[in-house]
Amino acid sequence: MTEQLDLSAQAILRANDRGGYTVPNGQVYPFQWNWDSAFVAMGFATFDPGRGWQELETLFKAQWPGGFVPHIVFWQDDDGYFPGPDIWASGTNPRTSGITQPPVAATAARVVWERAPTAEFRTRLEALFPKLMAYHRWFRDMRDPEKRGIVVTVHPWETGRDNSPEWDAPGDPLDVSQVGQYARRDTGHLDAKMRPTKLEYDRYLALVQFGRSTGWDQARIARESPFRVADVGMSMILLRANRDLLVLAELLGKADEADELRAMIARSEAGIEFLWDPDKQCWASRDMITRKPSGFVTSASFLSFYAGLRDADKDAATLAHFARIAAKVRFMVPSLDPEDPGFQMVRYWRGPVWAVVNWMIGTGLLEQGRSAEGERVVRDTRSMMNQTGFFEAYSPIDGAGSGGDDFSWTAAIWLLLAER
Ligand code: 2M8
Repeated sequence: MTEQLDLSAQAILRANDRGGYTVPNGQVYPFQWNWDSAFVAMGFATFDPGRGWQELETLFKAQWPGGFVPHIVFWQDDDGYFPGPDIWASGTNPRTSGITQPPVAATAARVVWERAPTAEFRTRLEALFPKLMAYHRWFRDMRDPEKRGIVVTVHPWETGRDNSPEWDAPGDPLDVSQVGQYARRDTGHLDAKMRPTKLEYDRYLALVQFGRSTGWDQARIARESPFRVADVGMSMILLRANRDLLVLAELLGKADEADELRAMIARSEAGIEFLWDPDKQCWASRDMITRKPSGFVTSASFLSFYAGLRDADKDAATLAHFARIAAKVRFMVPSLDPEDPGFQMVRYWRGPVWAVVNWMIGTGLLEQGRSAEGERVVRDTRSMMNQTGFFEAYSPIDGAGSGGDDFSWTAAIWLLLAER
């Protein structure tokens, strides 16, 4: 059975391969996505490490001169997705979006490297390393205005957790009166109950219009965007990725870069407390304009272990939330606290379980010796896939699939967990 699923997962990655990059799902998402490709690279590394390297190399071919790596790369046209390249109008070749996504790439490079540390792959690692450095410097210089070692996002799509309720209050003041008429494609492929609402899409588009009006001037967007939120997910993921990139810098004998990365890590370790919500006793995103914490316990609240943070009181409070939630759902870890009134078991990032987030949470918990919790996350992730197949996400209540099927990053996580 397990072997059969291994083969199915590999077949999904092969089928979604468009020649050097992998689409998240053939119908709903027909382009290359940034953090999807990082997870896909790790999945490929379990059976074809060369193809894993290629996934990352293709993504970084779309890197902009300032180090920015876009969230979508439009390698070829496809009418099946909205908003496409004409709406983004990046003016680049290849055409891309103008926002980024959680920087999992350096972590992926480390995982792919450690699977097959050969001379041939070392050459490829050496070529990729400066690009990863440039990406991390871009985060330091463009997405952390107060120099706290966190990530301030300017678009919900950047966080990857698109319609998380964390973005509701910061999104309220956005003016959506100028977005005009548009035709969504996602609700043509999938049940609208599983997708963001019209108001959320209006806000996404208003922010695209804003970015485009600046000519995608990232420094200006960082200063003037009407939506500026310190994202707990991206902040934890970047901290983890900085640690992984440091391991690679040391391996390659890059002393100056290693020092630079140590400084970035030290800054985060000192500054990330800004994202601790003392009232809710959880790690939470925070609006940079109103300065208010989101007040939501989401799956991103459990990424502190993955980020390598250690603090006895905060860990205990975080694990208390974990135990409370674990008693309420069959499958951990729901993207939103099931006791929150806004919890919806099939609506995208407002309830469903996402395999990639589970992989990060489980990895962090196991690394830090929290084996009972870590094993619960790994076991639940595997059982959902066993029961339902490789869906985009799953209901934490009954494990039903939500969103697209034959999903690349879900298949990749199966392969990564299969060997545990
Ligand atoms: C979802 O986001 C895209 C926009 O980027 C969409 O809904 O159109 C999110 O789940 C995101 O995290 C993911 O990278 C992307 C592709 O799987 O889909």
